[in-house]
Amino acid sequence: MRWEQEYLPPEELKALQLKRLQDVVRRVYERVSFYRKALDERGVKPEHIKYLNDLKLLPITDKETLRQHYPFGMLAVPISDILEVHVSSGTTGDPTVVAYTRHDIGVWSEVMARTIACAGGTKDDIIHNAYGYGLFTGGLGVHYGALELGASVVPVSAGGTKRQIKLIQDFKPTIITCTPSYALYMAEEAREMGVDPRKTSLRIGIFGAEPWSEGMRREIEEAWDLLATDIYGLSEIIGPGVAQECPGQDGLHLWADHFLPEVLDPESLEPVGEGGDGMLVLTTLTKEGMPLLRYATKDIVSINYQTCPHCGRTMPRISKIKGRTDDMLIIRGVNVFPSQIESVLMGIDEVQPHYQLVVTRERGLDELEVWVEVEERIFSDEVRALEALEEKIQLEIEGILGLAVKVKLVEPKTIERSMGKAKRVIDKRKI
Ligand code: DLL
Repeated sequence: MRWEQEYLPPEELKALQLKRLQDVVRRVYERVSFYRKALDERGVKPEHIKYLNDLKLLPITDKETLRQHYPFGMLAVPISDILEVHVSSGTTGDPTVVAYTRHDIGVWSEVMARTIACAGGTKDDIIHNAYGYGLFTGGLGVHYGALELGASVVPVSAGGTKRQIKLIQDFKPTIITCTPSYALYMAEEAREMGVDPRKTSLRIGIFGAEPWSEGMRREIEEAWDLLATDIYGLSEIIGPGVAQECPGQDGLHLWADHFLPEVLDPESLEPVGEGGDGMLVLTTLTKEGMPLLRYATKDIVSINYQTCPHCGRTMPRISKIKGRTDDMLIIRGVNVFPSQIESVLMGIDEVQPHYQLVVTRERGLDELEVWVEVEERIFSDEVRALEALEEKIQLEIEGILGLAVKVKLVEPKTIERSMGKAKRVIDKRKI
């Protein structure tokens, strides 16, 4: 299936975005008291939106706004028009509620069908969907997309790992969808069951919902012998299905006919320009139940407006998520993103792709300890070999961060495995 809007010339895409932006601003001004008030305070009326650039006149919405209007205060339709409700997993703080009308479920199905197709899926694929079904949007989002595409979906959800492996052998799915950390855990479990994950029928993975580095991608591709693609989304905007890599693995195509992106400096909220790192801010152009203007995702990306050299889509591409403004750790005054440490670890051969960062405060001084699993054989080597590896990792991390860290090598399977979003940081300063 081909969706022509993904190949629109930039000027036509902009015209469509403007028309939809004017429409959504009018709707929220009329129906959502928070937006009416915020626009009135700025002296902005819907008819002032004449160009896409006028986006800057609109207020920013953030998680705090949604919390203040918990549960249904941001709806632009009567609750009787709502068909489905989800709750954001809330990586940080209280959950937030999102609600979909029939039209919105249609939008979600469309963008998810486009997402699966963008990764290389067709109606002939069998999708082993191991994202959690329930309040988390991962399971149902992929499910709706698969139905829309006409593919077969196995709604296995997350968990019951041994059974997952058996179903993969029996049903011979061609696509797997789950978090990248769960994909690695499943490969490990398969090998323990005497199943070679490289020999399964899977050819494409659609992995997301948590940060993962290029190094982790190589680990997963190697473990399963498949093409590992990155999928991005968030509950507040729709769930999964905001952006997806094509097989070129060169940025995530963002479905900009439905979601209007900006990349802003997180402090000044000024645009950083094409190619610069900043916070992704999204406006929903077509959602009906809970449209959002300029939602501050806190995810750090850069954006590229050039036509994709691999697939020819004209949709803007975002980089892999580089971190979140709120997962940056400040250790003795140095800014540290967990993704920077993951990149170092994945480049070291003896290291397994399982790690955790433990932050403590000893007599007022912050300490960052990096716990990382290493191959079994390292432990049977001389102590000197173990120490040498610890030192090597320490030096490489110091080289990148300019910060002294402690490295603790642990045996395989010491670090807790995750079936959903992995917990990478344990910040004991906050406990
Ligand atoms: O995680 C939706 C989703 C489900 C996306 C399945 C992809 C696949 P939330 O639980 O609301 O929604 O969490 C959204 O997760 O703001 C990012 O910080 C993070 N995230 C999502 N996808 C990626 C990704 C779903 N590919 C939050 N890379 C977002 C890095 C991601 N972080």
